[in-house]
Amino acid sequence: LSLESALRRGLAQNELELWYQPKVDLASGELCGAEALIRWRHPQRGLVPPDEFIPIAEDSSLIIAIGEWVLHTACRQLRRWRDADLRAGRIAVNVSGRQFKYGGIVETVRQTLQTHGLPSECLELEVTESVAMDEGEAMTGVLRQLQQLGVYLSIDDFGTGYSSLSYLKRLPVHGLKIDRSFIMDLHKDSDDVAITRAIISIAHSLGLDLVAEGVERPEQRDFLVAHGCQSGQGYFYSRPMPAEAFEQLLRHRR
Ligand code: G
Ligand code: G
Ligand code: NA
Ligand code: MN
Repeated sequence: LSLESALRRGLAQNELELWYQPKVDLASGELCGAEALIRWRHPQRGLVPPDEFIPIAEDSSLIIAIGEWVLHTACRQLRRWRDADLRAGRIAVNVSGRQFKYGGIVETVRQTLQTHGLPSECLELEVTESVAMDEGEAMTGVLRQLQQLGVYLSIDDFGTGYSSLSYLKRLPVHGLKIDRSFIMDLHKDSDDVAITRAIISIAHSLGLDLVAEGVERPEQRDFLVAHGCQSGQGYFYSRPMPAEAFEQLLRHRR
């Protein structure tokens, strides 16, 4: 069985799971939302991380079906938390390039929010810098429709692609996620300090929100707070966790 057909079967047999990693306000440490991250609970291989199967799904139309499953699952989960008076904040899902190109993403998002009776502001879509920049004008159009729908849009892995700043300025997005490769050695690498300061400054100039990825140490948080990066996520706060564990965290908060 090829990995692709195993994955197709896995999707049909409910082997996919969404885990959640908290996003926090760095200055206060308060939870402000979470990123949903997919996992595959394979009957023989155990828990398979997304790096091992998302690229395969992206080579076929399977990523469209998986992407729809992710959106539906995240929205259904958020609906349940809201019904239980648990304030989860905004939930972010990752969206692949092919979903934008062929997936009818705007209609899927509209339908999914409607099905679960959710306001669009509680959903965030993360699209990588390379995808956002690659697709040119077609991409801008889709992002604009999503913006009109009211969902929150952010550029993932920012700093790893090759953004034209004039194009970035015209992209209808709300925020940037600073790639974790720059945050990793922030406490000891002066190049990473310079790059991170430059990204923060670009975001401030363009009026974009910021999230730092991969915050693992208090020194990194302190640097980010001192330089005006509002939010972050990373092992310093929490690893990604199953929905039940994230729900416990919501229950025990305050
Ligand atoms: O959770 P982890 O750090 O192992 O994720 C690794 C990569 O997999 C990240 O780049 C992340 O963006 C990607 N990924 C995780 N969940 C999803 C998903 O639901 N859809 C897509 N397209 N990518 C995902
Ligand atoms: O590519 P994307 O940014 O979507 O991926 C998020 C990935 O980063 C997830 O696989 C998540 O497990 C991982 N991650 C989140 N926080 C940290 C961290 O503090 N350190 C490291 N090394 N990885 C992290
Ligand atoms: Na992401
Ligand atoms: Mn990222």
